[in-house]
Amino acid sequence: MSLANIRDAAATVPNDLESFWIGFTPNRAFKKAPRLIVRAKDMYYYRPDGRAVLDGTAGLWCTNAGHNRDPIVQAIQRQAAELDYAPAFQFSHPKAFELASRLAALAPADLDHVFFCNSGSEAVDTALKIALAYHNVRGQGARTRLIGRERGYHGVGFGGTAVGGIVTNRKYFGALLAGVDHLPHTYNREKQAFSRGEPEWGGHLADELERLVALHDASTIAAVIVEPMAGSTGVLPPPKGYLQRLRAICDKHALLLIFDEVITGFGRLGHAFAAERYGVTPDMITFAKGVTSGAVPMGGVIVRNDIYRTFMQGPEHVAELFHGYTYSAHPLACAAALAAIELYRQEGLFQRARTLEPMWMDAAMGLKGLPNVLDIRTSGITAAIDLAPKPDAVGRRGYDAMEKAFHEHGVMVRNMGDTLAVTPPLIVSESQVAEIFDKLARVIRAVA
Ligand code: PXG
Repeated sequence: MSLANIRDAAATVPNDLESFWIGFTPNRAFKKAPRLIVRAKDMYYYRPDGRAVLDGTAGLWCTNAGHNRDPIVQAIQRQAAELDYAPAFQFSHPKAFELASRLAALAPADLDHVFFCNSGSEAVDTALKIALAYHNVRGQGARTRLIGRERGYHGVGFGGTAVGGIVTNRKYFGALLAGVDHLPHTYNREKQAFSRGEPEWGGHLADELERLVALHDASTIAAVIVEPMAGSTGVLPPPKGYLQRLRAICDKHALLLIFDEVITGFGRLGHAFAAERYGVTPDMITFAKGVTSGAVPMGGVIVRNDIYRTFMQGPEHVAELFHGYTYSAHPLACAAALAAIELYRQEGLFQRARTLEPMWMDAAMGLKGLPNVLDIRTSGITAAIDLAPKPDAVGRRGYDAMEKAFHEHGVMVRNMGDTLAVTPPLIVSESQVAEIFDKLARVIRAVA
């Protein structure tokens, strides 16, 4: 190794891994065999020793346009040189308005107004607060209950944790929010295993919302929040007709319906938003991740015109909503988002995801019959493979598969317990799809 190379390696490979406490990660195991990434381009990550890793996860479901794309990189560089920061309250900057208009145009129907924040978790807590304040402003302040769903993931704020339905994310954190209830999740392996896309069985589970309304009374309920397709819990596409029935029940009782599209937005399911794929218009959409193709943190809430108008009352010198973040609509995030959305448009990446979906589904379903494969689910460019847990160590097989894929096969997949998730950038080629699933087949045999 030349001196320069040694110096580069020293700069990129830390010799003390102790101080950084990594979230949602087994720290001790990670630090024994770290999975470090130092560089990325298009479909690939690169490790400190230069080895490439095929990105089967779009980072964390976010780099939908692929990594380090020139137009996004350049937009961020130009913005940093021109305007680093403008106050998020009382003052603003032009790109915030431009981006809000672009997002309103992408969103369905009259979802026309955008509130910005910096992550999916903030987007969810913002949407829940807007729902509560909306009912308050229109004189129905008794509507304070929030309804989520079992197995739902809505980030890690107290609001999102409370309406979420992932047990490990909730049980350590006390009583969370009061007045929250949950719909049942929609997964039933007996009825749905190996469904291609949205399962036929389960639409009737939306009627459970009527039961909750009967129990609490509509006059106490503010909003219902669901992921149109549940992502983090292991890809649960909505049963056919389910979202339509939820919408109808919400309409009947004047409950706001929030779609958490942090994962499903920006092409993951072949459309700008899943609302379009399923032909159901919610009252609010939360977004994050793909809005900047993961390049700068950003999140937000898109609300229907009627909700925004309801707030636009009272003296004009008084804020209509007492909520916001220092970094709402940060100039770097706005620049990155405008460039990402333009790249999605120019390369037709949402359409591309739609076109690729049948081939993607076939490739994923090709793993059926391998040892321990209990179910495979797909929707858009997402796939989840449930592996049978080891009797004495739940989650071990999934973790080992993720590790082996990375260290031995140069492909990044994610495990949630014993479920493997594959969600690559939307620029993935057909041969890369085949490569991902070929390698996964080898990994699944190796952890049998
Ligand atoms: N809502 C949904 C539907 C999400 O998927 C969030 C909110 C929170 O976003 P932030 O930006 O605060 O993380 C998410 C995040 C996984 C995984 O392994 C998924 C997420 C985050 C990290 C890991 O599936 N989704």
